[in-house]
Amino acid sequence: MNRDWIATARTLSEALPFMQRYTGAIVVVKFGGNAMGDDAEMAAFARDIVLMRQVGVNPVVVHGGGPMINDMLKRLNIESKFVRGKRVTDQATVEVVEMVLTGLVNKRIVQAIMDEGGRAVGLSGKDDDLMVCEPDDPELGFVGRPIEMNVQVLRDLFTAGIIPVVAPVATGTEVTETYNVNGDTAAGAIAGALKADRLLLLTDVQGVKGPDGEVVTELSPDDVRKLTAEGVIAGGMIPKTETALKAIEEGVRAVVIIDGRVSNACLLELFTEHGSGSMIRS
Ligand code: X2W
Repeated sequence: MNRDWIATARTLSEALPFMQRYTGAIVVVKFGGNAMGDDAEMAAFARDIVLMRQVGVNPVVVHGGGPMINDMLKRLNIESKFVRGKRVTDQATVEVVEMVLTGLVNKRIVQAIMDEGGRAVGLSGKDDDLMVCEPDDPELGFVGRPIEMNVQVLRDLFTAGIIPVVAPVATGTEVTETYNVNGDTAAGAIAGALKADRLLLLTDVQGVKGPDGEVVTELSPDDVRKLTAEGVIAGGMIPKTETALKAIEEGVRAVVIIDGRVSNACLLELFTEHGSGSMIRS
């Protein structure tokens, strides 16, 4: 007998308790623009999501697309800058953000999931008023902070066996308003409103590093606060850990910051004992 097949059968058998644990669980996956990669990597991500659904998990994909927005703004000669990790978004910029995120990026992910035999529907925070925002900070223009979530549409899609793919663009309380929402913030708000079992933040670093530079595999919210006060958690990791703390406060059971460039990162996290990256939970 081919050894690879024996190993495959054993892997499947070992995954059984994990699959049982996650049956019916809601897992929100934030798929950042930097984690997306080429078509083969996109297909591999989509396959993991379809497998989750196949074994009874309810996955929700919330995507970013910062690098793709940058490319399009450059082609249109629109200048763009970031303040505290968020894009300063004027009227011209918010139009490009909406086109790129709800158009190009959202449909690429939907298509990749369909190609792997899943069923996916793409939507933004505007659809069914999923995410209603107010201005985050006057300095940032049309950057939104979620103030009201209506997640019934996501539950309806779960019931129908459909994987929701959400672009972080939202509506405001005034008609015709459009807000650009940081992808991590949107994923955290959706996970919080769903009281998800897991929020997986897929990024391009291995996880949260401790004082010795090694990735810390398990942290409590207090550990996160301590490492942040000490300056060990810094830079681009801060919005992620802040999202994690807020999501946990809202009832998410655990948040995992993982390297989306690792093959089968989501499966490794959910269905094996190894896990990967850093898990934050109370
Ligand atoms: C982000 C939305 C996309 C995003 C932006 O305009 O780039 C804000 O900064 P990544 O790939 O996850 O970084 N919005 C307000 O978050 O993309």
